[in-house]
Amino acid sequence: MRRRAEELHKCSDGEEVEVWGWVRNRRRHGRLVFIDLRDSTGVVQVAIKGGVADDESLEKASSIKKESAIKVWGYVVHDPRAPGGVEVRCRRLEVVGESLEDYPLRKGVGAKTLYDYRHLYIRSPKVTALLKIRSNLVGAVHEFFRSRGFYEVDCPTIITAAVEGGATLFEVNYFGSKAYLTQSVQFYQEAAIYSLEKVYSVQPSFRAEKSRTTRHLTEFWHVEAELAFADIETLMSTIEELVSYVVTRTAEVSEKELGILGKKIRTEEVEKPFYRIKYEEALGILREHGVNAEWGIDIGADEERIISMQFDRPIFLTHFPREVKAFYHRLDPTDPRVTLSADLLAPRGNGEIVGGGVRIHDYEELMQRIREFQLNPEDYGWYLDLRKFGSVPHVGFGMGIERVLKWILDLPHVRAACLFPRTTTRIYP
Ligand code: NSS
Repeated sequence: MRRRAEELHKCSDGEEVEVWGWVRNRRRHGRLVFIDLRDSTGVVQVAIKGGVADDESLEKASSIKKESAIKVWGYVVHDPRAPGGVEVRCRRLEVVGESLEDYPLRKGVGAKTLYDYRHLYIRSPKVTALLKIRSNLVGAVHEFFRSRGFYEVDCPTIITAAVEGGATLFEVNYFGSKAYLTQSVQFYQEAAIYSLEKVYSVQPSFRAEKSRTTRHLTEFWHVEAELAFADIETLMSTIEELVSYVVTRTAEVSEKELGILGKKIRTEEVEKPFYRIKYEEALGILREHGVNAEWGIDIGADEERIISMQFDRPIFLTHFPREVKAFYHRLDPTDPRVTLSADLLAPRGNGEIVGGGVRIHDYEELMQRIREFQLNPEDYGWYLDLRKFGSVPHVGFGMGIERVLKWILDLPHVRAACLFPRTTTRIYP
């Protein structure tokens, strides 16, 4: 019977098993060969010994190259000397797919090589653990929304007008006319709330950002949600609950993987309530730290780092000046200099992980903001239409999956959280 690496410790001594996987390492001591066999669940040591294994199997094992795919038939022996405390003694070995060349990755190769060979590097136990944690995190996102009455919607990726400003749009030649890759599915979600009220999606977003920072990708995975009949308080409490749930749940179900990475998720960082500070107060913090922070400056990566260094839990930054936020943000009726927006910064200098806000639901107000930003109302025809037919106050937000992983796992760069990262300097493999 086929057994996975992680199940073998449950087998009794002498139990006949079959294990399938890839050769992570091979060590030879005369007529005894050890293979570390890797499958999706872990690594098990296989001992191929003359006399127990047939000669043909021993011969194959003696010369087999790293990362060849094999099947092994043998029996289980609990042995404290074996890594994981269990070993499979091979009777027969079959090569499923032999490695044709020496494996190009070995200890000590640089980061560039690891990313050039990302298609192979993802087989390493550490990247495997990271990919599993990512899968757990996305699973927790779905659990959160589905248990709270949100419907999942799948929105188009090819679009005709910018959500987050024209500067970061990737252009697509769409049968001879100009189209773009979406920066956010927000506008489609705003349409969907009029049928489903509470919606969410997990889709890629694209940003042609030249920024070569440790937190910018050109393609990232975006968790977005939109809620009808909601105000800024509901917006912030939803974000707070989502982040708190997702981080706690990921920590809970990723114990083994965190062990492999030698990391611990600080769940105390997501205890509620999160901090809430207004843009104006944030300027005060910046000035205390020697930044010449005038009203109207945007809070970029450097400023975010200074602010988020002062806190041990996430921080909502609210009430940004109208000039620095996208046109769709609703202005505060009690102070129209500012928007009813709320970004969430992760603590310890990590910076923005969520961007959200109250949307303009009034037709005239939206038209005016479109003009203020010198956008063409025709490009936003259907979006304006939503304000003509039963418009309601509504809110929404977007959270970058890679940014959250970078924060909770202390990754050096968001690219480490991707299967195949896309950055300004990388589109291969
Ligand atoms: O630009 S955002 O702040 N907001 C939006 O796109 C809204 N239209 C979302 C919405 O309300 N439905 O981006 C949201 C988040 C941001 O906080 C980051 O976590 C992530 O998306 N993000 C990125 N992650 C990685 N790389 C890049 N370039 C990036 N840009 C945004």
